[in-house]
Amino acid sequence: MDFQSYRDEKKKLMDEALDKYLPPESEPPEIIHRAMRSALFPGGKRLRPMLTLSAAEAVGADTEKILPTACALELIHTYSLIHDDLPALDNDDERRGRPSCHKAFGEDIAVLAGDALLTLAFDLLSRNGQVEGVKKEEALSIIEEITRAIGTRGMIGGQVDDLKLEDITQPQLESIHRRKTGALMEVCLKAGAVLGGGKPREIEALSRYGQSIGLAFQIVDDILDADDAEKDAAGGKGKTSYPAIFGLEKSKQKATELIKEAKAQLSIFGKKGKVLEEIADLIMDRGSKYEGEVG
Ligand code: GRG
Repeated sequence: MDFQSYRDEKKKLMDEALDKYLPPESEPPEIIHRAMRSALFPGGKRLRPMLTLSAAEAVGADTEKILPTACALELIHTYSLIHDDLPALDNDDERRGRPSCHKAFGEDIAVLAGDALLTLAFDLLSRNGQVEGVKKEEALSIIEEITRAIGTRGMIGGQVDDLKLEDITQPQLESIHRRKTGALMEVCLKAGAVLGGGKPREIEALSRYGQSIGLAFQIVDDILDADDAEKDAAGGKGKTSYPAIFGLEKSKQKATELIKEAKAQLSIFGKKGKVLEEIADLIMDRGSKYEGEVG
């Protein structure tokens, strides 16, 4: 199967599962369920859950038992986007080519829709121990890892520093990127590897791959936003960026190196690492290869 067909197949699988896990729009209070569904569907690239499924496949597991975790990670990602778009944070009117959640449903409901997606994610994760083929202690360890990755030592901490730190230095910027964007991606890989029954060295390799693509993803995102870099460096929201500190060429070089490092981690998986290799290339090539996709 070629990579595009693989992605289409996985997206369909995840969308069907997400649809099953989410309360129907007709269930009261309707407005919150409509807001949650509108933020999730049609969705973006589904990159994070795809990483989870691909990591599980790289260690030789089938994806069925990993699906609830993969969906939980997409719910967490979507919550972070809804909250990040709020006027108090990034103040974005659009998301995935449509009005952002607060624009469509109001700020009050957007805050609550983000909260509700996060809560539902942990509902799914807490029921993971009952999924056939998932060991209870592994399910618990993944809840712990995800909680850390998205808490104040991970995603939220990175976001706070991005908002509040002044005169950001290069190491601070890297640390912000690693926590704000990288930590969630890394744990997506780790979750797939652990629940898929990976060996310690496989879990380690996939975590390292996750760290590298996570940082590369955010640098590429900065590069795509380079038009705004001057505005950011001048003190706008979102503060500074890789191009603002290093310039475009050096930023591209850094992202290229990180993708190379990520791919080097895949050698132990042989052919089973091929999809993750393609995902790493997609991250580097986001601007062109994702053309025409929402998100
Ligand atoms: C508000 C709790 C909280 C956290 C905010 C990750 C984050 C922290 C905010 C997201 C802000 C943002 C747009 C960062 C740029 C990188 C990024 C996460 C882009 C969106 O990810 P894609 O491109 O989105 O994978 P799709 O739409 O494809 O799912």
